[in-house]
Amino acid sequence: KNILSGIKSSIFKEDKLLAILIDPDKFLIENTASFIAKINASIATHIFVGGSTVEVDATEALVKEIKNHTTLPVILFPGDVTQITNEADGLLFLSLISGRNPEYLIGKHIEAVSKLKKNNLEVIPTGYILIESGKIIAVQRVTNTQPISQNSINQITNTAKAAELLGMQLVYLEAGSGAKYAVSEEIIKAVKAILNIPLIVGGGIRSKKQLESAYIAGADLVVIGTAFEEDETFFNQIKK
Ligand code: 1GP
Repeated sequence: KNILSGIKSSIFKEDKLLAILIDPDKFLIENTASFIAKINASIATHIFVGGSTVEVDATEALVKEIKNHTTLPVILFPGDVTQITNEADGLLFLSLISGRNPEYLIGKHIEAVSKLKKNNLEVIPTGYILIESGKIIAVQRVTNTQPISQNSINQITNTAKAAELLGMQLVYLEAGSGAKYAVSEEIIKAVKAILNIPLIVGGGIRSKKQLESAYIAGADLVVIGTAFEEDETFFNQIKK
């Protein structure tokens, strides 16, 4: 159980972290070996696995296969309780605190307990904040919640700080997979300035320049999925 402590010690050393998100719904399991080889040769530090609409059992099979090809920590980023599997190393136990749907604030978590009792995943309580990003994204549809407007910086920073005060261990600013606009530097800066726990930023980041801007603004860990799904040559730009 050292994922969270690993993240914290990297931040202490001012190392920046990168998670590659693999969505079992959009990924062919046959491609795992070659895709993971590219991840292993890159600056990526974590692999996240999850999606909004994944077939039952698809996550477990994929995580098993990923683990055959890498020593990087594999962390579940689940859209649903059915995606929880003991094959992974950790679980982002996400509470969708930008929204007001009780199912995604606490309901799904209660449902997850019987599964979590049976395994030894590192469970990391994470405040998940959806930020409006130019189009309706899957999380918004599936969870039936509204994202916070990019202009409501106070609301965003207060939400992030409330997560910390509630004892959550990470805050995740999410523009949504395939977002038109990533979370702005201004928002990242403002949240980072008041937060004492690690800050994750993801959604709509498609270039090395955007990745670096997110780091400079204060993201401790950046998550990228779609850009690699669409163009694996992007890995060439982020080699070790
Ligand atoms: C989505 O933050 C992640 O949940 C990554 O988004 O697929 O747009 O990189 P992208």
